[in-house]
Amino acid sequence: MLVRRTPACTLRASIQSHSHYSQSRSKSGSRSLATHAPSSSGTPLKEKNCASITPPYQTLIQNLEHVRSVLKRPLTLAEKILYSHLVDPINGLGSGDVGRIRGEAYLQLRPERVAMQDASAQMALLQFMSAGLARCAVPTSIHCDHLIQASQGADADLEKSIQSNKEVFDFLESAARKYGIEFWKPGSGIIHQIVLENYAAPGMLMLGTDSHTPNAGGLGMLAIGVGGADAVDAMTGTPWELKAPQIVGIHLTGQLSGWATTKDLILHLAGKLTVRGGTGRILEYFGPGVENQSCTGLATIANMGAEVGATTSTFPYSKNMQSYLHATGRGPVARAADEAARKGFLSADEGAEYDEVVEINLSDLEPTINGPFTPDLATPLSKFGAFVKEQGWKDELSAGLIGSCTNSSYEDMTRVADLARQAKAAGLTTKVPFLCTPGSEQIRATIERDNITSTLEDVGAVVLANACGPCIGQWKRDEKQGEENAILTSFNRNFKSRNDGNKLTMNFLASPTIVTALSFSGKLSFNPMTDSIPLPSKPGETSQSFKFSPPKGQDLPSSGFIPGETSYYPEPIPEPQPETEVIIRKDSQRLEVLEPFESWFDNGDGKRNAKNERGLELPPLKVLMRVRGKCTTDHISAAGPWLKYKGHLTIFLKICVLITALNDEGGEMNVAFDHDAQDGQSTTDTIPNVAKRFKARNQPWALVVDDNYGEGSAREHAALQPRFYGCSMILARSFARIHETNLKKQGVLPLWFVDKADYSRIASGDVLETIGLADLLQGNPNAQISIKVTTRAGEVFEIPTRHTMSADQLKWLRAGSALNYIRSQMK
Ligand code: MIC
Ligand code: SF4
Repeated sequence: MLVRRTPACTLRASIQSHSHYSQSRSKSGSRSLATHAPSSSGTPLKEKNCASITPPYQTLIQNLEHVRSVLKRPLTLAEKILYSHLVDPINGLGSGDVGRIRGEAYLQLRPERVAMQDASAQMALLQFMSAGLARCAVPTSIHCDHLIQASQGADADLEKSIQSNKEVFDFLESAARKYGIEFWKPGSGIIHQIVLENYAAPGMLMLGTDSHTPNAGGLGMLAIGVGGADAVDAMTGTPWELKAPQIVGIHLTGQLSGWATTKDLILHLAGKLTVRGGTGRILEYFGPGVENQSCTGLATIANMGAEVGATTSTFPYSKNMQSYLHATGRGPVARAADEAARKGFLSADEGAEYDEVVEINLSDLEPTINGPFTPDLATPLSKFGAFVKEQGWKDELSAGLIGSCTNSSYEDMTRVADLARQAKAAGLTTKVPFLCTPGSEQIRATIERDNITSTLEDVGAVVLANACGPCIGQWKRDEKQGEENAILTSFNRNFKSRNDGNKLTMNFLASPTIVTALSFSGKLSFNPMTDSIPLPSKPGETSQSFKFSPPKGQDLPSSGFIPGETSYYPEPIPEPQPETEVIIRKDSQRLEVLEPFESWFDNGDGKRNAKNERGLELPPLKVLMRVRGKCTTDHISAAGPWLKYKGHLTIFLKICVLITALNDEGGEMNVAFDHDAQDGQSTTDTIPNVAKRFKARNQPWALVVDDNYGEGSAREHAALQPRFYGCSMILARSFARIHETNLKKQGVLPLWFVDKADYSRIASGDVLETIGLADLLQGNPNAQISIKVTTRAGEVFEIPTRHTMSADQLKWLRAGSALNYIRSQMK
């Protein structure tokens, strides 16, 4: 059902020309610590050359005019941004029936920019290199953030990580030089924070090889997380395909007050929508409640749209976005956006229709804590103490962690510092380890100059390197291993074993201020809105206690941002240097040139693969395992210590496929059955070992999986790993978007059960045969695929399935992978 939006709150009207930031910035204070930065870095940001980062508004608006002449109806903001980036704005939408576009049509799009982080960039670049082009078709950047450890503190960790990952960083840097990619060195910060500070612009469409790319939506754009192979589409100038998402309108009214922040809004919404609620949908926020939020606060909301599976999130252009652009040296982008907004490009049309509208009154919102082990288990702060008690958990916090790409803005840090000052004045320090990861060098330097860092350190904080660190399992945490314990973080996801490798660590997600307040109390049940912390008293003295006042912050620094250590930054818009040799050592344990996957249907010369007697149907596939319940990409392809092998498929793939997945037959983790065990082999083994056996026997296989399979990250290794071992099909109750596409890109067929109950009818060792795939591959768009199941006991039955393969995606499947297909087209 389509829902008409309430009369537009037209923000364009309220955006007047802006008093420029540089006036206040010229009062820049001096830096308090000089460990990182040369003195020049303390100079406030200058206005940047914005030529390569300003969206081509005129062209986009013209494209939209073509689209309007077909659609003849009011458009949502997300539609405007998407459709104005169509490769063919005149014919790209087919008919003008809204119902037939959203949720159905495949759009061929031209993203304006690509950003990649160090872990996923390795595979993306290896794929890009095999396309043989001299430069990237769109501006592209690489960010060194995921491979940085969190152990002893910023400087030592950075130095160590640079040494231990030297080979990978050298590879990334040399490839960046060769192809004209902006290379952000280790220490520069987390990809999403840097993109928001430097590249994001209202109305832009960009791709990033990380699921939290939507963070840039805080600046009113569409930023979409994808696997490396999708990024390669944009980098090679190949149209990028997206099934037109449905658009959910989130109508914000009222005002946040006291302790409630935008983090609480998204934590609350995650509870409402669940981890699957956003799949195939864009969340478009609108209403009077948007206007008051800071740009970075909106980015927090957009960032965690990934946690509900949303394709991305966006907001109409606002005055705070305009201020943020000026404050980050992008006046020209702000001025161009002001003009585009005046033409109606940067907000929804009056009367635009949403597929669903969710109403949220910000005045009713209270702080919320989500977890453990899933980001959608939301509990309002006032009920959290009772929840902890009910579950029988110790009322004890073992660490508080703030920062990450989700919450490390200047505003977040000033609010946290306000609490730290209050607590310090009462003589308190944090009761538990309190770690802080700034999101970027710019934030690190600015908060250091403004004495925020020293305020946090005074109460016990350890400031880590500007990187993902503990959020991605690079936290070297010796204490609490093997012990159930609770941590509170301002991060965005909290899957099992993610942060410190301990599957018993419960990570609860909350706003940075709630994390900070609870770190002073040390108790999970502490509610800073109502409770006090007892203060130490001497014998005979009356005992006293301390109660926090609601935190106050500032969204932008009065003295402007400073860049910090500028040697971490790339040269803007570098020219490709084709003579550069991309560095991959022959005996490398970290990087390996990619070998193409074999196709079941076509061996590159147009001849059928003789090993597949079933022609254009998949060969008979043995079920390796029926996976129970939540199976995120962290379960399929672990991060943390494994991350360092991401560029070396043969090593990486062998070590960690599905090692935390639960087998539905028996309920054990990392256990699979081998019903064909031979000569002394055990019939049960770890999942990677059984997969290895299947591969050794040339036995192609399938997985049967539960709902939202592949939830979480964009890491394409979660598709590459099973594919490498011979997985050819995954039959799911449902898939998460990015992962489903990643499977298609690597030549694995994802199928959905029509009847979810059929999941339980298939078991390990059963043989599955596709019926109807040949028809589909031969061009019958209406062909359906059913699966003939032959159980181990010999029973035979057929089950219906649903597929989401577009015509292009079928070509990838036939070629064995998207890359094989692209290569075949370049011959
Ligand atoms: C994550 O937050 O899970 C990651 C690590 O940033 C991933 C990317 C990766 O695995 O390389 C993501 O979100 O896509
Ligand atoms: Fe890095 Fe964590 Fe953000 Fe992923 S979610 S980009 S690991 S900080």
